[in-house]
Amino acid sequence: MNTQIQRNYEAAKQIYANLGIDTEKAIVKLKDIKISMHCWQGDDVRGFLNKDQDLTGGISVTGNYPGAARTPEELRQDLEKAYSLIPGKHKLNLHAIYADTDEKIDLDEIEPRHYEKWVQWAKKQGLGLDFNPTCFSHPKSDDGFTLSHPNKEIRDFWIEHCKRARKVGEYFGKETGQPCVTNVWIPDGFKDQPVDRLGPRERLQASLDEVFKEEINPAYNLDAIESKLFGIGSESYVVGSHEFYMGYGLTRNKLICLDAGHFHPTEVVSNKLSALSLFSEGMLLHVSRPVRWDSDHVVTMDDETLAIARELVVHNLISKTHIGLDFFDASINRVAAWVIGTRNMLKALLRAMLEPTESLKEAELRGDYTTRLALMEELKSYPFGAVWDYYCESSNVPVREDWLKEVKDYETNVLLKRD
Ligand code: RNT
Ligand code: ZN
Repeated sequence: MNTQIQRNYEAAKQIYANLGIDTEKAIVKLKDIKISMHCWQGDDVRGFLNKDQDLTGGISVTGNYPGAARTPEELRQDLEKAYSLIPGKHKLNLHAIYADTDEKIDLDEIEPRHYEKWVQWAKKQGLGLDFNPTCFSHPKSDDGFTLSHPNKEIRDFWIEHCKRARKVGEYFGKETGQPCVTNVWIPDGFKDQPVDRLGPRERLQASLDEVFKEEINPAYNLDAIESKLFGIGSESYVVGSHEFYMGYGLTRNKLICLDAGHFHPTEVVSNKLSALSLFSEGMLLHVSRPVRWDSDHVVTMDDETLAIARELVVHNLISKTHIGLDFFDASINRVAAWVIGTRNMLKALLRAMLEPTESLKEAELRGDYTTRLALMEELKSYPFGAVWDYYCESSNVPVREDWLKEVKDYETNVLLKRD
């Protein structure tokens, strides 16, 4: 252990102890939390099944930074680099289009064996796996509708795809020994004012009931559903809105996925967690950073990320919340994007664990809002960074910005040789 880091930590430990906070306990707690890192930051949501398809579904990646992964092997290599720079053991979130197979298959033909290599790799790396059916970037979603499509044949295609995705999830859970969260997000919606807002929602409800008909052991697979307010090309109406999926998830015991970029610009998911926790089976988070729209910028330690982490920690919601990330930036080094976003999520959680919640709560209950504000503001300059550095050092990952040099070397030696 670097003595400077150790000394800084010991000093910080004492400062927090004066507030009644045990930094050792915080570190133990943080070690236990798994972040589901999304594979799609590594190749701009391209995948390997239909490589020639443009990204559709009203989401968009901008930037042309060199070095995007072109094969499953390259993607795994990049992921290994990223995980080696992040403390803790985590999960990988795969999309169906990332199947690793030489077979020419369509989305309604996916089977667990098409993901076998991912499983072998994940086991070797000690990673959990999550999954998503890919209901976009496909000719059958080109008119903007999938599970709620007016044409039954097209609906059935997507139903079959989602059913099979759950079987892949079950397989992941069995193989890795930890539940796989399989999250359904569909882009369905209208650019302009619809005449019928109900019909598509009725169809989506019926399709989902069909998708979820088969009971799957929750020890292996957990179903989640992700809402959205608007997308590019679905500005006026999205079938799977928040209210739709709240109702659906609460009546069908599904995890409700909240993506930080899927609400009105001043509406925050941090304020929804406590409310949802009272009624729902559990939550899945897509921590993201919307800049003016659902832009999926790399997660920073901004107010909302800190607020989300705080809600999870101080209300003990970690056990019923699955933390996933969802961003895709092609204008910077993609490995760095993963490292920055994931380390930020962990930092936000650690900072929340170093809060004297009980005394803050007491002040609030007494009506002493002066103390509440004063303490919350002073806490912002407490030496949380010294605890974070110590955690990184003791987890054998680079401290502070030291990871950047490794990413730069990797860029020179690996990424830049790809083009
Ligand atoms: C889209 C949703 C969804 C996707 C991924 C790729 O708005 O956020 O989660 O980003 O499935
Ligand atoms: Zn999302």
